[in-house]
Amino acid sequence: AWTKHQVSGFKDKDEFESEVVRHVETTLARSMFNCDESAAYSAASLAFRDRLILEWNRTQQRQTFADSKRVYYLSLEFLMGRALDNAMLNIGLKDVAKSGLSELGFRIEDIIEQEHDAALGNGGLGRLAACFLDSLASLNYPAWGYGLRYRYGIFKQEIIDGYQVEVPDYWLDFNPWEFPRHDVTVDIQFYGYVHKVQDESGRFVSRWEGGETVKAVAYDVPIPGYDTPSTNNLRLWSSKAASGEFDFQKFNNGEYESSVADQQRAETISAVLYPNDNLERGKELRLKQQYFWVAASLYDIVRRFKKSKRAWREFPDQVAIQLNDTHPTLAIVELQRILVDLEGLEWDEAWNIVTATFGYTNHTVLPEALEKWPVGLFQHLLPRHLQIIYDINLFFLQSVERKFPGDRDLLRRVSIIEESQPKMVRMAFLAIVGSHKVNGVAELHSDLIKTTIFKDFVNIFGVDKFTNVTNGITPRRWLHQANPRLSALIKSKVGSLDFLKDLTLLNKIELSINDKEFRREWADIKYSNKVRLAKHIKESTGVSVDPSALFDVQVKRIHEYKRQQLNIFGVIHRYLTLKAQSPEERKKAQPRVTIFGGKAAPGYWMAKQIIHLINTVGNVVNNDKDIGDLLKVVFLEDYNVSKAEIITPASDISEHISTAGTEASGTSNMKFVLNGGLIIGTCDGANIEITREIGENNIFLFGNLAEDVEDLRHSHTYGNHQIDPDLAKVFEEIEKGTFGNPHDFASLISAVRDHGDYYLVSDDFRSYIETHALVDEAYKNQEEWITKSITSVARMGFFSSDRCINEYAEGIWNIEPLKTQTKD
Ligand code: 26Q
Repeated sequence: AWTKHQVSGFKDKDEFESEVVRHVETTLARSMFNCDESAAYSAASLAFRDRLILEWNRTQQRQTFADSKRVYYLSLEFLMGRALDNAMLNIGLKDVAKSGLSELGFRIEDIIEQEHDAALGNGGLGRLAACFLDSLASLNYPAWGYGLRYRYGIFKQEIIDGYQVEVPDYWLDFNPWEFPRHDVTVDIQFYGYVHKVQDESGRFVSRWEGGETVKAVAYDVPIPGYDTPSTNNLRLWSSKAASGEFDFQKFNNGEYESSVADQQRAETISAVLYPNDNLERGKELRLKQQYFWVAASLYDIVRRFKKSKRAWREFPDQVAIQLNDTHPTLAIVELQRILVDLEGLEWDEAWNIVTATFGYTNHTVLPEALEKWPVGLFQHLLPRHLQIIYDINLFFLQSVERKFPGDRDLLRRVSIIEESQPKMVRMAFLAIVGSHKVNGVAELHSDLIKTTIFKDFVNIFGVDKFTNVTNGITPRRWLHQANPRLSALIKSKVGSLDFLKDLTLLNKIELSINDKEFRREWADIKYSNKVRLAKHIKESTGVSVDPSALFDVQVKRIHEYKRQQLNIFGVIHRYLTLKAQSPEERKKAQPRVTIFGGKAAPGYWMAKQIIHLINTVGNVVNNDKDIGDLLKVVFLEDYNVSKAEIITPASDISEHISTAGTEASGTSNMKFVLNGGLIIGTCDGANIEITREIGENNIFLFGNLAEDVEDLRHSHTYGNHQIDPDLAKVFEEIEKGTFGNPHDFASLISAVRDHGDYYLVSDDFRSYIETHALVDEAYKNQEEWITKSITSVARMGFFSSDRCINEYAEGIWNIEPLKTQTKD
């Protein structure tokens, strides 16, 4: 731990208690007499927040003083989950808080439970950003996150009669973790027109004028590092009406309604997170969100740089900006605009600065997820930016022409402007052209982008511009916080909690693989995590499950490429197989609980059908007396970060079964294995690297390979497409009405049978079923299973987001950690 005098705030439980009491009585204006759990949560959080903000201030001072390069992580999503537990653990004061709260009459678990998840993200991409913030702070990197302060995060999912219903997630009623900075604001311009004027030196400059202005207000969220005083900042922008002459006049004229309507229109920009995941749906408001956030963030970054009074060419020595997918690509255009239009730099000088500053991370190869915006929309909303994009494109295409003279089809293919009807701006191409590095998020994925969607750019820019940084997860939240008993057991073998800072130290537990006591405790921890999940299942669905059954989990956004339909068809096949057996035969079957969870984008019809089928199958199977505890099927509603913290440690096996070549990385696969669960998966995304690390005896791989997908799809369309006979029986059963009105599931079936089976459900079905049979057999040998589980955890060191952040820092950002005080 850090020496006491170096850290601010409470040093022991008495001081913590008095801080809690002070907040209850002053900040919350209540008496301790009627302090309930919610007030205790608020006060405890405020006590920690106070402490964090003091460290935050010192960290910022240290960074300013050191004058070192900073990285800015731009992400439209930060899926943070709860903050209190994480803050207590990272600071190392959870025990202090626990005894303090206990003296005040509260159980710390109940207090932690009071917190509403900060759910400003859809899924993998948003949670990755949150893990990165944790690692950046823990490794003492000078880093800021920039995002949007949505009033509504991802919707809350309710399951009503087996269907998903979306409920708004209003989470800001009371949020003790943010500091409004009403003095840090930026005016953001939209619409208007551009005209060219000559400056004093006779040079033509573009002026963007007119239109409307919206105010961005900063809200800061402190990010505590683990076992370090470093506390970084996540700055979220909130939109507000700019109180200019305009509304003043309206107000003065008594046009209150219209004046209030203007205000609401401005506030709409940061009102709601778009709930699409891996699907691009261009709406004007989304583009407005992107520019609003990017312009405010760049203004802030440039303002900070200007204070240093350095020359502009030194900008990339002070600033690295990482683009989390293409959502912030406008930052490239905005920085070029600031440098050329406002600061008077020459185009080329400005462009060199811009490209040296940005890095772009790609998270998908799915064509439907690649962001494009109609040129007309740009022209209307951001007229000057469109001109700059055209110029960027012109100079880029000229350079391509010089390198590959006369290749007109190449120019057409790589143009930032797609010559379609209507014309579109291709954001990924703009991001590549405007960055010095482009990375994918797992090896296979990084190889695929180089050979498919970005192939031409590899020829143009050279292969060194393209790189891989395999994703990672923070072991603080996903091991220590979610699975405290496992963390304590590992500590007893490693000798300290140092593995939370250097996850490769996990390999030490392999030495204890034959230690009986250790193995027994290992199995016992898994069992008690399953008991806890079983309790949650009972409370939330009413279904009783036996914790000694094999828990089989698939939790992630519902998407056809992730193939929850393959899973549920497999479950139906298992059910039909059991039904056909005699009671004697059934006794040999391995009991199983199949657990699903995940949200469907509200407009994604197929995904919603999948949820419905899972629920109707559950209804039938769970109430079938022949089956009993041999098979249970549950759908957990409203899967989110804090539910993941309960579900992840409780799996025996989890499913990562995307069509090969479609899942860029996946990160929950890493979380499950780190918690001692085995996985069944395809050769896709990070599954491949997990296999390399843990060994192929410790993973259940199945299915076709990415390199064969294209040919298989071709044969579906042009050959005669035969459905797997067992899958055909599953379809027959659905069509008989066994699981409710077959009409409801017609399109799920026809996607496979009649429309080319794009996701290869039938091609992989046999191999999937056979591999599940191997899982059943393996599980019956508990000793073998435990050996696999321990070995896998021991070899997961590579997948820490700390390793991942160090790779970005060295290979892309060129930044170094800041020295903090030395330890005692
Ligand atoms: C784009 C335009 C308009 C509206 C929404 C969007 C949008 C929003 C979210 C597009 C994509 C996303 C999210 C993508 C995502 O989560 N991708 C996942 O990223 C993880 C972290 O790298 C990977 O592990 C997953 O494989 C990848 O699917």
